[in-house]
Amino acid sequence: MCPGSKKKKVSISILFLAIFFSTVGGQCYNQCSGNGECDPQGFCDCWDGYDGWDCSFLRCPSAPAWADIASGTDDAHNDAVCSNMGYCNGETGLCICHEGFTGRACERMSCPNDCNGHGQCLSMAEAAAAEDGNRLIHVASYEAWDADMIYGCVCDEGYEGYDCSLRPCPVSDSALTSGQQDESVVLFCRCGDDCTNTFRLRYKGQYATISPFMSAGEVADRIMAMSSVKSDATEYTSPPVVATFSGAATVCSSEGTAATITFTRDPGDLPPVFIKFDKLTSSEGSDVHMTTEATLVCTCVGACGGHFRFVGDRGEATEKLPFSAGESMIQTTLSRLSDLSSANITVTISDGVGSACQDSATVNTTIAVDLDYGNYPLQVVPSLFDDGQQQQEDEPPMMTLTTNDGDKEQEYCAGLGSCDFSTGQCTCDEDYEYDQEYGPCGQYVVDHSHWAGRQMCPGFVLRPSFLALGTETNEWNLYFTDGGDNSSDPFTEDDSFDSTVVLPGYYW
Ligand SMILES: [Ca+2]
Ligand SMILES: [Ca+2]
Repeated sequence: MCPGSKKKKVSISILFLAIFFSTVGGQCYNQCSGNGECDPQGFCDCWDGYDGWDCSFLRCPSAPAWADIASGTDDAHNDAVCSNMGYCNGETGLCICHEGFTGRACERMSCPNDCNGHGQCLSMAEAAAAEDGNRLIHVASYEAWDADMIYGCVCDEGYEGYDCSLRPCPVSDSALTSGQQDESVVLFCRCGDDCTNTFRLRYKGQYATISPFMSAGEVADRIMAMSSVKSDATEYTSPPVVATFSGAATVCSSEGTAATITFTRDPGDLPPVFIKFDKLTSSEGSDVHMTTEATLVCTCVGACGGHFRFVGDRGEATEKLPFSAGESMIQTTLSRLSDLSSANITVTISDGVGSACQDSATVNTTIAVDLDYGNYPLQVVPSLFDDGQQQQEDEPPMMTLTTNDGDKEQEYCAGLGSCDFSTGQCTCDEDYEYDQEYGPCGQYVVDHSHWAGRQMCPGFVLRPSFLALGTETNEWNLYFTDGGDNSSDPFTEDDSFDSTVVLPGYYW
């Protein structure tokens, strides 16, 4: 045995003897370091902020544990030193947190890479309560155990990804599918001839100020001036926002104007447009709101014993409605959704029909929802099953719900290129290039070299959508040479042609 280890053994023995003699008779070792009281059994009861058997350590802060062992049914995440996600340094009383966690007690997550400076780092509770009209649409409260513990990035416009490090490329509709609609919102404004002040529209967090006597063109211009509206092209064949009025030539009128505002350049289902109109005044009073009009089309064909539900904003589903539901039952059921009441819902079933679905006929039900924003995102979920039992083996019901929401694709680089998410730049597939209307990669590059100076395509002009659908349509004035017969029908069997593909809006 080496001398060093013998010496150590002796010193440990002395320590144990010291503890034994110092604790008998209610005496605590080291007199609890002056940081606690000695109980009759000789144990230290440390004061707040101190820890250790002799109260010589500084206590680190506690907070709900990230992981612990449940002490009863659903009783977990109880307070723990450094939230069970870090070590306590007893000399300093500071927690040394595991990577990715922060706070005095390691009680909250840090955001990945601090959102790279391109987003807000918000807790679950903060994100629920925030509203910016763009990524954070609805105010809600969230108070579960992780409400103040789990954090994430809410990226600024133009950035994406969990840490806001990605630069998304421009999105466009895919020209390979057709028959889809642009999103539109319907604004109603009734305000007398002495209407004063202005109201504001908010879209993706940006505002447009609208005067009550503006024309449709002026309203569209104000909306297009918002940076949140996709209108990067300086020249375009159609404007990115189109407004049409019915009822009057001005956006507000004493009898009321319904203004339909269509976003022709931003594809897909867009965030709602909000109105702020509290300053608008008139001696005749005023009424400003957005209307979402949804059309439910149903025929239940021998399977009319099932039911359906609506799903509203926030993803809430209504109670189930029988296919035989009438106007007032639909209105009452919808009014129980958050944000809605009977006063702002109007339900109209096609003339002379008492129920939303019929065995023998197709029924149209119009549901108008008036709120201070549009569109209200209403969906319908039909079911043949009632209380878990299939009714019969008949044809399923045909039930669809259409709204003013846009349904075009939101594809990076028009789906015809690849996106470099570090730069937000598209690399277009071969033969595609930037298009003023469809954005990057939206235009097919036509080889004009064999046209011999002619303005008209000597080949065959076809939309990719027609190719995909196999539709034979001569929607444009197509001119082509086809071996000499110059048929007015460009799609006859014996025609031969150069197949040249261009996108909608491109002809010459
Ligand atoms: Ca499309
Ligand atoms: Ca929408």
